Order: sequence, then structure tokens, then C-alpha cells
Amino acid sequence: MLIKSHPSGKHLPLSSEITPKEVFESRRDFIRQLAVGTIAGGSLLEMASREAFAQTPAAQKLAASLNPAYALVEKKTAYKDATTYNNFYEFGTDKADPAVMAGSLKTRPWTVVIEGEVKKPVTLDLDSLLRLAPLEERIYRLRCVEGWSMVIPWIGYSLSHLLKKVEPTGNAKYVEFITLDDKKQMPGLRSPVLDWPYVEGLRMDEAMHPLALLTFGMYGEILPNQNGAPVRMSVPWKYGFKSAKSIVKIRLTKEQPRTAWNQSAPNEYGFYSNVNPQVDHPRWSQATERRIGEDGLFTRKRKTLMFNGYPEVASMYAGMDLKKFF
Ligand SMILES: Nc1nc2c(c(=O)[nH]1)N[C@H]1C(S)=C(S)[C@@H](COP(=O)(O)O)O[C@H]1N2
Ligand SMILES: [Mo]
Repeated sequence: MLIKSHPSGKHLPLSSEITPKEVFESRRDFIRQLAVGTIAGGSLLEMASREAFAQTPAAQKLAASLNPAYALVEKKTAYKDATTYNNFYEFGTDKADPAVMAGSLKTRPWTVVIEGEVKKPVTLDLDSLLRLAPLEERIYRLRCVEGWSMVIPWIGYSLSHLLKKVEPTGNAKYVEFITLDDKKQMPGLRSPVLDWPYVEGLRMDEAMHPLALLTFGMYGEILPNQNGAPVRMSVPWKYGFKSAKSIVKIRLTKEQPRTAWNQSAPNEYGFYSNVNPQVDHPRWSQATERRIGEDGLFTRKRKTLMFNGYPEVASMYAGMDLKKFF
């Protein structure tokens, strides 16, 4: 990534800024009570900033039952960190930008086109997508190529459910994910940091792997805009950039698709980008990571795990030189 503000840590949250979700919510309730005047002392209202209102719209719940196969015992990242420390370059390149800027993203109505090497191409609206398979909660590790990580309870279902529905042809070898590309909604598109739209891709077997999650929510709620609303991928054994946000098109292809980061710096970001502590980024080590909310600002105390701790994917890469196909 650009690593403009990293590893200086300029924009990393201080532990004093980290608010558990409960505290965050009770503060929100307090501000609401102020607004409706149920707390005595009208002048206090003036103390509640307009900004606080703007940043805390009522989140919509999304029901899903926890899949016990993906119930990690690791401590979940605080909701506040997961929703204010983001990479979503369509809304700016600073970690804090998406939470502030992504309010302009209009997530309904929303459609996703599924086309290419399929027998039954289809355009689905969000409600049809949400109904396609039972929603599950899965707690996944997220490891960014920049060297930090989180633990996030996502809500979604295996992408394989959708892919089976469109009946891939024998030529379908890859799956391409294309993010919305609308300058009116996404101010970051005006700067040429990447060759827009943001495109990512997986090999067909990777896309069909049960771990590859088509994701609609997190922490029991619909996805906040900054986390890729209304629908994104979560591919937990790969670096975070493989998990495209705000997807409008899924295309099955014969050839390996061009992908945004690979195109921008092919020597730094490979097509596969499996989390691998033995293959360093040309500019930094990938042996360790900083768990957001857990480690200090500059320390990377955790050992990064092969495939981010998802050994069940290893057989897909049997016989491949993972230093060459990084
Ligand atoms: N469209 C789009 N998708 C994206 C990105 C982006 O800039 N644009 N950033 C990626 C990167 S680098 C990471 S680490 C994850 C971050 O997801 P999160 O903000 O929900 O933690 O989103 C990925 N998906
Ligand atoms: Mo990332």
C-alpha cells in the first residue's frame, strides 16, 4: 500500500481512543436522550456536537447464527477500531478517511451482476442476494499486507452458494470482483492512486472454498459503509486487499484477471497474496503482525501464521512454489 502514514503510526488509534462498543453505544444513547430532552438541562444539548450525531446513525441489525466451525477463541477487535481504522481508497488513503467520507455511498438500491463464463448470468438486487442462502456469523482473522491484523465477526454465506446458482461453464477458471466506480459517491476516485475500478480476483477453487465468504454484515449489524457496504468479500487466508468491498460485478473468466494492487506494483503484490510469514514484502517483513487494540503503536508482537491460521486451504497450493506465486 502507500504506507504514507505507516509505519510512523501517525494515524494509529491510541489505546485511550479505543472505546468498546458498549461504551460507544451508551454514549450514543446519552446523546440521543439529550436530543429528545429527556435529560434535564437543555444547555447540555449545545455541548453534544453535530458531528457526534452525524457519525452515529442507527445501525440496522442483521440476524445470523454463529457457525461453530468458525468461532475463534481470540478476542474480537473493538467495533470502534474495526470501523474507524480502514483501507478503502475510494474514500481516501488515510485509515481515518473512510469512516468520515463513506457517508456519501448509497447502498440501496444495489444490484450485483454475475456474468462471464456461466450458463445462467443474472443481476440480483440486495434482498435477493440476502435470501440466497442462510446467513452465518463467522469470526475470522483479517491480516492486512501492511502488517496489522484484526478479529472480526462477519455475517454472510460461502460465495460457492452464489457461484453454483449461476452454473459456471467448463471455461471458468477465475472469479473477478469489481467494486463500484462512481466519482459522485466516492471522492477518492478522483485521485489516481490506483487504476479504478478496484478489481480483485481468485482462482475458481479458491472462490469455491467454503471459507470464502460473501459478506453483508459485521458485529450483528449490516456492514457500515466504510467496511464495504452493502456486500464485500472476506477471504481470511489472504492479505486483506484480496477482499474487495462494495462489489457491483462478479465475473467468471478463462484468464487470470488483472487486479488493482498487482497492476499498481506487481513486484510487491502478487495475484495469490496468501498470508505467508516466510515470504516478505520487498519493503518489510511479514513474519510478525500488530493486532489492533492489543499491541503498542509500533510493536508487532504476534507471529503471523501460515495462511493466517487456516491450514485447511493448504492443499489448494500443493506443489506450487509460494515464493514465486506470492
Ligand atoms: N474496493 C476496495 N476494497 C478494499 C480496499 C480498497 O481500498 N477498496 N482495501 C482492502 C484492504 S487493503 C483491506 S486490509 C481491507 C480492509 O477491510 P476493513 O476496512 O473492513 O477492515 O479491505 C480491502 N478491500
Ligand atoms: Mo490491507
